Amino acid sequence: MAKERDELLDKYSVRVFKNRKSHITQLEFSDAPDEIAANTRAIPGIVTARGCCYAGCKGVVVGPMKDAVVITHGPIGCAFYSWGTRRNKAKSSYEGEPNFIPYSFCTDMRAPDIVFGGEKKLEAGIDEIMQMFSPKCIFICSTCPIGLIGDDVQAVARRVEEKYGITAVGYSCEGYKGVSQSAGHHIANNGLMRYVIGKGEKAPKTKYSINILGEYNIGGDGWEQERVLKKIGYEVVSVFTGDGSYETMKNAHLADLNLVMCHRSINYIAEMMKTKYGIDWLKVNFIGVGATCKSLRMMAEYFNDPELTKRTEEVIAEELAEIQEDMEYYKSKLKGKTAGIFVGGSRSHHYQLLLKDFGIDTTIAGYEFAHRDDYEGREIIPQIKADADSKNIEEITVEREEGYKDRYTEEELAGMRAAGVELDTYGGMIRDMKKGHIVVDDYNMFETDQLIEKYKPDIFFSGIKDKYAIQHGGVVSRQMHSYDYSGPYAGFRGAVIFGRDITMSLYTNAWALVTPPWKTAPMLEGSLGGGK
Ligand code: CFM
Ligand code: HCA
Repeated sequence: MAKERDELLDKYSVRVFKNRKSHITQLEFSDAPDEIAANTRAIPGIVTARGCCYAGCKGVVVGPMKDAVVITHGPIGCAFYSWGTRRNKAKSSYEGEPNFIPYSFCTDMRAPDIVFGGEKKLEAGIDEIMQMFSPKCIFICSTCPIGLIGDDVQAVARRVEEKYGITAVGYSCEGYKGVSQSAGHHIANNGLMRYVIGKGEKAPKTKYSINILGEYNIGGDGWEQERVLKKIGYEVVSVFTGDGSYETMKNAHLADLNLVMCHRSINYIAEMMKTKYGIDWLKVNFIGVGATCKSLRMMAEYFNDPELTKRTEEVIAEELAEIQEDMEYYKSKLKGKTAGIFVGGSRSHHYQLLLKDFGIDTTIAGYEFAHRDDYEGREIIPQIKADADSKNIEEITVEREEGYKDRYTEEELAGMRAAGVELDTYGGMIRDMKKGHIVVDDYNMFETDQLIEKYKPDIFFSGIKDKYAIQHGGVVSRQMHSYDYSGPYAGFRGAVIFGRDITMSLYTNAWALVTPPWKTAPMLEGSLGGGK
């Protein structure tokens, strides 16, 4: 099988070939586990799909918190491009709750600020923000030049906290840190753990309370999950961070259980909260009907209360009855198709389960910036060697806070794990795939083209930059980051919307029906260098 993979890459130079072949695996499931290289530097010039550390911190993790002001400290470009480009939806949940999501705050650093330093300008900007909006929490997110000129954003944050009695977090999340968005996730997690979680005292009112970690409410996904969870009777203390707020997140340590949706972007907080507050985390996936039912049942098993289990089964039955007819119709249209999917760091796994609900097999799956544990499972972590880039990102250690106890003993947890409850662990994407399927890390356009040509998937899920090239090549492509402005795709109702959207796309594949004019007649005529 490695031969097939090597043929795909034979246009690369020897060095590039050697590097890229370690990031592409055709799954064998033989005695030796399938491995893949990940979280290393992209090859310069290869046109990676990855973004930067600032994108991971500002755009992904802290950006969606509606009642916090997120300031981009740097030139205007980074603020402008990260203004509303990710589809994390938010609305005020009560009269007067602040929602700063539509705004873009930036220090607009110009040449003199770069030369003489930008701390004063940042502080003046914050004074202005306090006068106009008086938020309870401010995040300062640094872009590349800030680290180069040495502005001390942490010191500014401390001064602001003292002056205004608010929470302020200074993030050194300069774009060049680490190798991708992933570094920014880690930095953002550290700041939330240090300065936000644990600050509140509002205890949950009901018996079963949870936080949802790694759910960013893209296209309203988080709202669909909350609808179902509340119907069962769970109290959602906070969501990290889609439609989330400082006001709720500061009480997160008082919840009973952490659910982890996107493992890649938030596993640090899940682990630290387990150590500090004894809160277990459960890897869930609310993308896909089967996956949603499984996640809800694991939650009920964790709480181990017959009343809750009964209510869970009632809600599942009700929800399934509501969508059954539509699901069957779309399945009849989609069954037997194949898919490829290249997204950031967790959707390429989650969406395979939703596609399976419709009888679609995912033959090619790739991540931009996932780590080996997202592919191979968390048991691989001790084997991962830290390189210079990962050592650059601070690893914070926390200790058990006084007064907080583990919810279950280690033996009880082991028993639940043995019964299939995915507690404090994640099995990774590869386990849900089949022999012969292709897994790619840090994919690029050239490889995407090669793979599509060879394996001919009926539909390819991708991002902004790659979507149109794929589509113009005649292969149906859906944007998996913003859902092409549709959604939600999560939970029960989301599955139907997803089925409808991809059925529409597959049955109106306009680009496959047109012949480009240059295929039938020459577009240019002339002579070169005096010849014909
Ligand atoms: Fe997690 Fe995300 Fe993703 Fe991600 Fe992203 Fe995103 Fe994504 Mo775009 S947090 S890893 S950094 S699920 S923004 S909501 S769609 S690449 S697969
Ligand atoms: C990011 C955000 C992004 C970009 C999507 C894309 C998103 O990584 O900075 O480039 O297609 O989901 O908006 O992943």
